[in-house]
Amino acid sequence: MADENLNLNGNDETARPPAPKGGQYEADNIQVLEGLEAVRKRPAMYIGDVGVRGLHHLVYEVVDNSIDEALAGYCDRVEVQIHEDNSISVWDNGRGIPVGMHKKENRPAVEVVMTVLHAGGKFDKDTYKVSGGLHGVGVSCVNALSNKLTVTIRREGHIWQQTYERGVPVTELQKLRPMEADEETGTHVHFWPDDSIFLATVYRFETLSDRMRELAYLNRGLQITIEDRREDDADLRVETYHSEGGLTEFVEYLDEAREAILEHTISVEGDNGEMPIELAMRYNASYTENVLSFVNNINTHEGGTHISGFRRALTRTLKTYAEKNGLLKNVKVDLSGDDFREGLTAVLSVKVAEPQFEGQTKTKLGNSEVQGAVESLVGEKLAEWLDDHPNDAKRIIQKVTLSAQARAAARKARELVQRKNAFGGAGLPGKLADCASKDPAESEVFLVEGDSAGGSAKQARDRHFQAILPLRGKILNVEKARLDKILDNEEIKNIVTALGTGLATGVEAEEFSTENLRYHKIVLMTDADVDGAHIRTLLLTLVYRYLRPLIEQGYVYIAQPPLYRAKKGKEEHYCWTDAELEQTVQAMGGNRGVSVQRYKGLGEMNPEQLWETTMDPATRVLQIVTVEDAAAADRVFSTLMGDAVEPRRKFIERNARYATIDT
Ligand code: 0RA
Repeated sequence: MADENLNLNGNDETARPPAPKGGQYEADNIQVLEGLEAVRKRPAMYIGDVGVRGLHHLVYEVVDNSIDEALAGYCDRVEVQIHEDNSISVWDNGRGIPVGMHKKENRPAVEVVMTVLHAGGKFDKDTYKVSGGLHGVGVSCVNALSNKLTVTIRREGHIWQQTYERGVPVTELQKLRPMEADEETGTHVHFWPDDSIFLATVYRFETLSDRMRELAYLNRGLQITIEDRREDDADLRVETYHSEGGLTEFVEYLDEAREAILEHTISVEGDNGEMPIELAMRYNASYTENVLSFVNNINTHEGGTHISGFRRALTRTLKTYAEKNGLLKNVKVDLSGDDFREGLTAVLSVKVAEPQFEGQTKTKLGNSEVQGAVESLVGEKLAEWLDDHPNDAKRIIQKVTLSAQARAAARKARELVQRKNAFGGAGLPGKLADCASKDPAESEVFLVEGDSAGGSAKQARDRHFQAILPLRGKILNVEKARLDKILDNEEIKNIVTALGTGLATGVEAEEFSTENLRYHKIVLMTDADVDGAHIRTLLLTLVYRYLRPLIEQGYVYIAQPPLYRAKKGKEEHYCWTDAELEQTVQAMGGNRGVSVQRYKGLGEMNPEQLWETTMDPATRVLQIVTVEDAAAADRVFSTLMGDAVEPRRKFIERNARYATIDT
């Protein structure tokens, strides 16, 4: 998959048209590469998948084109609308896609842009374009995967329009009326995703708006509006995002629910030889590190050379400052790199002309030249900042040395634990009912709330490939605990030992690894009530903070036990939502004679019911846990699990109306 994508990008240098003169873009400067049948034949290869994720990627792909216009300095507003029929339109006030004749193709340039793979102009080195969707495939892919797409352009004094179906033009490029004097130039793309290709066709407002918020922070000055016009929503939702502060405001937003320990947010900006680098960072009173990084607006979940450059600069510069100013005189423990990142929230954004993405999920930057560029810029600017802000500098060093001392204590605690053979070695937790299979690819483990539900699950399971680990009561909230306490917690030890991965604590000697992961499906199974939701959040917090690669690699799932059972004589149906229950009862002949049972907990189901509804791979529905948007996830966890009360109250209030989905 990756290779074919690379081939498409790595087109023949000699085929490149001459560079545009004086920045003037000519219609025939657009490279013609390939038809779109390939995209429809294997859509997942181009947009990742044909599920919810791929559906949303279509929007990002179109928005990216508008952002390119903004980065080039020609556009400052973008508007996204979700229409009633789940179609999407994206409008921008850029220059408009060129409408002139493309010489080689003998048709309008916009038609070439919309129907030829990679003809966006992005792959012409001389046109400075750095934004790009996860796969950077361009708007023609969106066209190919849409039942219908209409592009409307305001440019050269007129309104132009063309319509396509499944990527094929069904009209000529039409020249509509002249533009009014006060009308802005720009591009408007309206598309209807192809429901014969996508498994999911309903857009989620929060998913899109989280990404638009992030894009507004990453591209300061740009105003992005998102509007939901679907009727079934209680009220019309509109959000407008616009940030003049950029990354500085981004980290402040991320840390809203955390207690700051510095007076100022640190911000670094520079253009280290053609490569724009931006960083904002602050420290809070928590023990977690929350560093987000972006390359060309794409979240690099797996880090890469820009992140290693940043880390090296941070460690080196802070250490040098502390030594130079005699702040380590009474410190008896060694400082490790992790100590410099305890309680750190940072966003690093770089723009790279030809990014190389590596790693499991292709979100790791590989370009080696970036490391040195980031390291030297951050090192230099951070050193200046520390000299200018001695009070904040002292607070950072205090935080770092406290972390180092706690880490030393944790190490001792862990050594004790290891001696008792709880983590390493062969000893599996006594409470684990393991499966017979030793093949992780087919094995599943259910983390089950409570001993009694655990008992039902043990009877219900297929012991060949399903293991059960019952958890007693509430597990520790890792958001508020330091490593030594986490390592000392019985339930956490059981989970980690059962999984076989170790904890991603950041201590080099005890690296997390999926090599010995014993199950490729880790299923969180909690009650469908408030307590269950709380325990699930605690478990997700643990996984997100200390076992995150498991989420990123798609190993973590949430079981979906039904909420109701409707029964009439021998006929019975399970229902997962109120709406479904209503429909089912109607279909069974109305209320009369139908008895409805509401399951408050897993324990109320007998083993057969539990198997049939929740555990049997043939009939169950598992929800996969993803980190589509790390910034949004971090905010949820720090808000729900952190110290500050007010943001939590607000969050719960805001989300109360979705409670039926969430709990
Ligand atoms: C190719 C060339 C130029 C602009 C664009 C494409 C363009 C594409 C999209 C897609 C959405 N909004 C867009 N805005 C612009 C350069 C045009 C020139 O030189 O005038």
